[in-house]
Amino acid sequence: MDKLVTLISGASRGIGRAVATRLSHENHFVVLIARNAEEISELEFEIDEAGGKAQSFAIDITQPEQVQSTVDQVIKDFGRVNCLINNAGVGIFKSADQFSTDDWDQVMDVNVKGSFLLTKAVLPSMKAAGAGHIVGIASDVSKRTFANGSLYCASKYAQHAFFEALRREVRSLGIKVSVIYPGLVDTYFHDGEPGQEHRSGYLQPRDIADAVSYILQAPKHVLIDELMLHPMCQEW
Ligand code: NJP
Repeated sequence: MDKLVTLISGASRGIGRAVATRLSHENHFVVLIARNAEEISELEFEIDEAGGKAQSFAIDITQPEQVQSTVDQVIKDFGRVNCLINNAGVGIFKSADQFSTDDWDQVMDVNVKGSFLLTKAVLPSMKAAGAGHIVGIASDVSKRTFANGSLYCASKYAQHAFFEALRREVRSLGIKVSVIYPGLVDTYFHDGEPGQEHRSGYLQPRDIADAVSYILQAPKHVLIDELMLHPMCQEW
């Protein structure tokens, strides 16, 4: 059976890396996207060594030309994009009056515009195929807010709205849109390295990879609209 061609943004670390590794064991050719060329090609090598198939692109998803040329290259090489995992994201946490306009642009550009640009680039081939699956890694703060999180929450609410509206647009064309809303996950997203004692109860990146795998394996007639996951230690 032909492998599914799956793009994963933010694949160099954390959740994206776990998703890429997991899917590479499950009949996906994984296209790895992140800015850090060294990290992303290291993962490509690891996946290849383990018998999987991967290709890495060191690009910035906020840059329309870089996103479009990556997707063009994938379509040239493979003729299709079956799945897109919109995972890359950043957070900056401060009181609203302390944010700079650069902070605002950075968070909105990666979390919202980046998801839009990748989606826009893959949709024509999915529409032509009458099939495809777009998964968004949003956040539980797409549906609640917290102090000092105004910018991040605004970006995640926007991402949630984008994917919800998109689902209504494309489901009649055979394209699925699913969104995962995680709580705390032990990644580089928080200050410092993963694995610190106080984060021992957090979700692990592999828990989100399991959720992505489950969503993508649903039978053709089943659409999993959304999944919310929290660690037992986090009250929502
Ligand atoms: O974050 P982290 P997570 N262009 O920092 C990449 C959401 N989430 O895995 O570009 C391209 O370990 C970056 O690579 P690089 C969160 O909002 C998390 O935790 O080389 N790629 C790296 O691979 C986000 O949407 C938690 O720096 C860009 C990756 O993104 C998603 O989960 C809770 C990029 C970030 O890896 C993954 O976050 C929650 C760009 N411009 C939601 N900018 C949580 N961890 O607790 C960044 O509710 N990347």
